[in-house]
Amino acid sequence: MNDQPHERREPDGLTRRRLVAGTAAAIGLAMLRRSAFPQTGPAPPPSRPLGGTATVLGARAPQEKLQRIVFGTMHGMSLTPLQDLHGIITPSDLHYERHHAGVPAIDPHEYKLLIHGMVDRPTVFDLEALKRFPAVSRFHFLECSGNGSSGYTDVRPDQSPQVVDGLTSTSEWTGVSLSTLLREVGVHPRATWFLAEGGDAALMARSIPIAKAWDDAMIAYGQNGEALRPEQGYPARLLLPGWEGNTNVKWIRRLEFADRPFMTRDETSKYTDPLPNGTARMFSFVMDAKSIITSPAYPAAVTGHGWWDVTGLAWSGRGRISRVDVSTDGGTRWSPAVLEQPVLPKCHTRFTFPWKWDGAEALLMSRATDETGYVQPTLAELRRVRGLGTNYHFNNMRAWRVRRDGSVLFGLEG
Ligand SMILES: Nc1nc2c(c(=O)[nH]1)N[C@H]1C(S)=C(S)[C@@H](COP(=O)(O)O)O[C@H]1N2
Ligand SMILES: [Mo]
Repeated sequence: MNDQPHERREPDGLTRRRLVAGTAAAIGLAMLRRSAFPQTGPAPPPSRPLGGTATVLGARAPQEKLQRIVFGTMHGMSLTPLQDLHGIITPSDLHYERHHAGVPAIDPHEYKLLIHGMVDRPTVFDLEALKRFPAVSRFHFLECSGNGSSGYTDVRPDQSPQVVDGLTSTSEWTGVSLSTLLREVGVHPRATWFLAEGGDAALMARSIPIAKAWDDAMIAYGQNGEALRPEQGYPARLLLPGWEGNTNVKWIRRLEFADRPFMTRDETSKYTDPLPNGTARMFSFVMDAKSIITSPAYPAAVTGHGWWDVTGLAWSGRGRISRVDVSTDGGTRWSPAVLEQPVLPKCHTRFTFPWKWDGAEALLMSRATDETGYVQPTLAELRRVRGLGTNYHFNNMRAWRVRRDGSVLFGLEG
C-alpha cells in the first residue's frame, strides 16, 4: 500500500513535487500569477482613539470563539477544536478532557505521591519534593484510545475534525523523569511492572511495564509553561509519551512496583481490543501512527477555485512522523506533504500541502508514516484485522469529500 509519490504536472507548468519541495515564496508566486485575490485600494486607517490598558491576565480576542465540545457530566469528555488551531500546541484551556469520575479538587499542599512495593525505600513525595528533582520539559501529544470511533463505526458526513478526532491534544509537559524517582526509591531488579493509581473517585488504575518507566515516563506537574490544569490532573499526573491516554493516570497518588501486572478493572473489562477471532488484544499501549486533515474540513467550505493550503496533524506513539502523503482523488494517487518544523517524537506534527482546486469533486485524504516504517492503514485494512467489535485504537485514514459547490463532508475513502 506504500506506493511511490506521483509527479503530477499542473497546467501552468509547475509540478506538484517541485511545489511541495519549494519554498513558501514559490507558492506565493504561483498564487500571485493566478491573482485569485481582489486588488483593491489602500490599507485600512490606524485606530485614532487610544487602546485598552494593560491587564493582569490576557484573554482571547472576543471574535475568536474557540470552544471544546462537551459530552456527558461526571463520566464525561470534551473535545479539542482541531479545525480552529494553528501549529502544533493546543492552548491549555482547549486541551481535550476525559474523566471517569469528574475533576477532583486537590489541594496542592495536601498532595502526596506514594511509591512502594518492590523498592528498597518506600517513599511519599509531596509536590515540593517532586519539584526539587531535575525537571524535564517535552512536547508530547495525548490521545484517548477511544478517539475516532465516529470515523470507524457510525460514519456520518456532518462531522468536524473536532467531533471525529478531538480527543487528542499536544502540550509541553514539565515534570520529573520517572527513572529519577526509581533510582531514588531503589527499585528492585526483579520488578517488571508497576501499578499507577489516580486520586479521583474513579480510582483509575493501570499496570505499566517497567521499561516505560526507565524510558521516557514522567510525573508531570507543568503544562505549557504553568501548572497543570485541574482537568489535566492538577497537581501531578503520570505522563507516558505515545501511550494510550488512559494510562496517563491523572491526580496520581500511588505507584506500586511488582513482578507481574495487576489485572485491574481498567485493563481487563475495559481498554482491551476484542478481535474478530474471539480473542482480545490486551495491554495495547502504543498509539499507532495517524493523521487527519483539519482544513479544508466540515463545516468549512472551499470558497473558490485556485490554490488552497490543505493542512492537518499527524502523530505516532512510536516516534517521529517521517512523512505524510496526501491524495485528492480518494487514494489513487499520493503526493508528499510538507512537514512543518519542529517534527518531534510522539508529538503532533503539522503538515501542509498546496492544492489547486479546479471545481471538480475531490476526495482529500492523508496518510502518515512514522520513523519505524509503520504506515497508517485504510479503513478496510483496519476493519479486516480488528473487526467491528473494537472500541479503541481507530487510526484508519480519514477522508473529506469536497463537492462541486465547495462544501466539505466527512466521508469514507474510495
Ligand atoms: N485518575 C484518572 N486518570 C485518568 C482518567 C481518569 O478518569 N482518572 N482518564 C484517562 C483517560 S481515559 C484519558 S484519555 C486521559 C485524558 O487526559 P486529559 O483529560 O488530560 O486529556 O486521562 C486518563 N487518566
Ligand atoms: Mo481515554
